Amino acid sequence: MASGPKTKEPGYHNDHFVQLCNPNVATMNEDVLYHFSLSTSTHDFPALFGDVKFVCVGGSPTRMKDFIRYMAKELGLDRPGTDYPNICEGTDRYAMFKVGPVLSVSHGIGIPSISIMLHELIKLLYHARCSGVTLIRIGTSGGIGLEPGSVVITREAVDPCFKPEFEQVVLGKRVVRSAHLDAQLVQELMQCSADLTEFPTVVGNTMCTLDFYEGQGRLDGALCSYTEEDKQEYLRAAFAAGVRNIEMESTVFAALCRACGLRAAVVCVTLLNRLEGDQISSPHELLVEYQQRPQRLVGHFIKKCLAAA
Ligand code: R2B
Ligand code: URA
Repeated sequence: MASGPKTKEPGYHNDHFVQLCNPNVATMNEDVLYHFSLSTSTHDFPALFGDVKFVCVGGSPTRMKDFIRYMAKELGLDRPGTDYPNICEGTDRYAMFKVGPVLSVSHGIGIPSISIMLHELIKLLYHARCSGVTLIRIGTSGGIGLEPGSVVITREAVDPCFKPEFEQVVLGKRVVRSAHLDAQLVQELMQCSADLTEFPTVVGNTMCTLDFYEGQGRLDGALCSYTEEDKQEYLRAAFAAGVRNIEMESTVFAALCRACGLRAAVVCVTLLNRLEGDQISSPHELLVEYQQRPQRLVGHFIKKCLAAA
């Protein structure tokens, strides 16, 4: 078991070793992180990952590789001809890249996909005896009442009824966990956006849904059981509840990180204003540039943290 203080209550313990909320793992001789194709008996986790301080997660493997290349340049760790191999090369479920203290991991789309990845990621950090780790989801979203390309730093991750909770059925019973995020980290990230002055950034609630189409009130899915007026009413109620963007992973990300005492944040760019439409039809190059915005903000944050350390 990792050394360091034991934590029973959820909370933020940034200088502490990563802890699990599960006593069973400490009793296992081997832990196979199946979806990463990594195992404690075949990989030296402390040697491979012990220096990790920042973990950035995002949906797409390509975007997460681009992010690690960008971070290598920003941190002055880029060497001519260096490639960044996928640490999870034995599987195509998730992709993982590392440079210096930064780990970049893809999580696919939706709560089940990111949830599985996070269980294995948090165990990886625990087996590696990492301490003082910050996790940030960098992603895309649909905005509400914001200019496309705006970046939202999540104050609270909320469910489709605007509650800051994540509900899961465990052994046939509903378990509700808090999806609150670290308020101080939100302020630090907002300050980073102010330092950059490159794109509009707001702090707002992020609504997490189980689906991209009906789940987000779109009119353009294969199925639609409501009118444009119903959709507008729902999105305006969301706006009144402080929601500024919609995506598909934030509540479980917030809940799992919180339960394990990990400092965590969600930073997503908005690809469109959902009050004005449903289709994402901006030119590809513009969408690519939008998707780099959370990377630039978080890259600046990481550099600032490292300079202050
Ligand atoms: C944002 O974009 C994806 C859906 O297109 C999903 O992963 C999310 O949260
Ligand atoms: N991702 C989402 O989940 N919704 C959007 O509208 C855009 C990106």
